[in-house]
Amino acid sequence: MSPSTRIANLYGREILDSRGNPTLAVTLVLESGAEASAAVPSGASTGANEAVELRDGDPARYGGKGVLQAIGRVEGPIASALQGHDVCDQAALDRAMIALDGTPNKARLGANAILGVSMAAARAASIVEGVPLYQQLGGEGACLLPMPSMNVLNGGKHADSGLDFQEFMIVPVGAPSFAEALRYGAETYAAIRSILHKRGLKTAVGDEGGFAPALENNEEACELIVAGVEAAGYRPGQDIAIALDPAASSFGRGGVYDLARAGQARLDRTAMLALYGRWIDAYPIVSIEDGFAEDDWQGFVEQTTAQGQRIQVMGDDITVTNPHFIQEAIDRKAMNAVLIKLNQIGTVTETVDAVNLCHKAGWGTMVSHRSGETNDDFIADFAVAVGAGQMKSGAPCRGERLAKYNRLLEIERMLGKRAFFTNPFTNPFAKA
Ligand code: 2PG
Ligand code: MG
Repeated sequence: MSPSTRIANLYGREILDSRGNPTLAVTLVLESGAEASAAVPSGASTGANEAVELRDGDPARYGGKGVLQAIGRVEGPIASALQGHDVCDQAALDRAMIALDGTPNKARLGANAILGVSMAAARAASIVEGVPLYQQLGGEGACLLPMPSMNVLNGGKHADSGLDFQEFMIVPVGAPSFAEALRYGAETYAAIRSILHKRGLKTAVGDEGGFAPALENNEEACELIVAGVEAAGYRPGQDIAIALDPAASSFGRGGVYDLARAGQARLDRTAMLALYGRWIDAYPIVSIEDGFAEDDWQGFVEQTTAQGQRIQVMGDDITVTNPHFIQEAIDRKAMNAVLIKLNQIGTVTETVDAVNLCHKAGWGTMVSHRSGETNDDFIADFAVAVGAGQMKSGAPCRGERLAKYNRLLEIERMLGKRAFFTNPFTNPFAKA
């Protein structure tokens, strides 16, 4: 091992995320003096089984949300354990941190502390190797740009919009390249803004950059999107489809779903499934993530059986990027795709394992931002590296969302003729 690839030290910093909450940035310094940094995101609608985000709990600072303890873990035990290690051996570094933590959910060191180091190490390795991050993580064959799902209407825990459902996304399935997909999305987003304006509705945005208007009910959001797609000159379904993340754990428990915000009744599992069925018939929906709550495996299984040939049924809170839960989902045939978030599991290596497990089962994967983000664009490279095929990073609005999309534009340019972009919903999730 050359001295230039050995880890000399680690530093943590408390920075603010896109909601103004503290989060962690980590800088890794090599013996050569080269360094790399990474910043960790933070969710609002978190799954109960996600790896633990270490927060100080000191009410005198940031309402208890400070991350000084996590910084202490980075600069103390993690730095001591990793000093002298080869930064290019990502798996060994991640294994060392998992062993040092010793808990099943990274509760001792904190998944935020561990992930910050893991991501900074991947970046440092790419600098040492002199290759872009996507190539460092994915090798020469990494050339698939992800289909973006852009969250143009925000509800649930991400906005006061009156929508129970958290995310209404547009998916430019007919676009020939990532750059064109982003253009389709931005033009549709602008058209939706004009429609809202004309209707006298608010155009202020939610946590993920989507509009947060006071709509009458959840279904009106689908109608609004179709109107926006058409107003922008695109064909609903052929050029631009719809993906939903109801984030049903936020309003459902024990198989009962409370759509109170939009003035609708409480629905049981069967009624929820019927509602999705009606929407799939009426709107060009290609994907539903967390249509049922994290405690409702039966809801997922029933939806996959009933609707899994027509749409992508995707887990997020229920699978939490954890190979253990993903395997359970595979065994139960509970979905056909999984949302992938690095900070749900806490290391780069385990996240790659989660993706590979899905792909081996023939399932789709969508790499995801968190609602609390930074300008770190790691997930863009990560999505290309693992050949995820899909990515969501919010609306084409707000700097922390665009950092990822803009990085994908750069990657597409760097790949040149080797760049590959395709509609993941043609196969095996073909619409009838
Ligand atoms: C989700 C995410 C990201 P959060 O539910 O998929 O959009 O939200 O980061 O708040 O968990
Ligand atoms: Mg989700």
